[in-house]
Amino acid sequence: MEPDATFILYDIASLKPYTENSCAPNPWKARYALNFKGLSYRTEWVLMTDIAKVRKGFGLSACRNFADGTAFHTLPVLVTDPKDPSSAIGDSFDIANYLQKTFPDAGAGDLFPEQNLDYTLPAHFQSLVPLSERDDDVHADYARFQANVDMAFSVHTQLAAHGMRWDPEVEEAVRAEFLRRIGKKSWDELGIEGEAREQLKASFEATLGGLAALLKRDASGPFMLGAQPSYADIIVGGWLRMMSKALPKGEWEELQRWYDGVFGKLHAALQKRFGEMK
Ligand SMILES: N[C@@H](CCC(=O)N[C@@H](CS)C(=O)NCC(=O)O)C(=O)O
Repeated sequence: MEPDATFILYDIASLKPYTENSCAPNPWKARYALNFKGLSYRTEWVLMTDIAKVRKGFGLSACRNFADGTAFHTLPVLVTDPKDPSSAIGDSFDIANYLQKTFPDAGAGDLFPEQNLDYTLPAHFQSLVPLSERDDDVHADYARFQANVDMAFSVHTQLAAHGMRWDPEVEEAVRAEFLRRIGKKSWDELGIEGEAREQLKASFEATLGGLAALLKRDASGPFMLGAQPSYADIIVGGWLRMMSKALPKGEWEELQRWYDGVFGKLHAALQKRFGEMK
């Protein structure tokens, strides 16, 4: 924690110690981006049950909706001026855009270097509605890439559903809310086991093939542009952090070995260079 921090990052409280267990992908994208730029900030941990209250306190509307059209309040939020609540930014991609615009040359440099980000989802996933809609075109290629990556991981998160761990204070409420969202009654139904699990894992591996190809473009790795990290690596890295914490240990080890280890190498490199928790 930085006592004179300039910024405040609001992240989701999992199970204590939060620095060890936190694994929400979008807050992690913001943390990686702040560390990429070498900026001073501190983290405020928000219980799942308090997210809506925190966002509303900053006057931020929801940037996602549930399937029934109601507001889905999310983190991260980044407050850029602790004296001014209206300085809050409530979306990870907007945070990255803000950091690049305000600190173009800081830290590791350009978050959005030009590169080919063609990554197409397998055809049977392409018709799904994007999780978050964006109507601006700042770094539109990165925004499109993010929409596809978010979908690629989201459709396989059932593999990680039973591995997410919550503060006992809110665990029951979080479980009930997750069940409400998918219209199921029992916690067992949220997970997936046996042959169905093997099939979902195979689908996950196949879906990540296009991302592995981008990571293999420059054989020196570990990033898509070889030694140069970018926000594209961070977009994937936020999800890898979640998988590293929420998949059963043996499966996370498998994932790290897929495609000659490109995802394991990317995760390790991001954690080492930009994974510090402030
Ligand atoms: N478009 C938003 C999406 C943020 C988002 O989906 N956040 C998730 C965590 S990764 C969340 O806050 N979920 C709260 C919940 O499931 O109740 C962004 O990129 O910041």
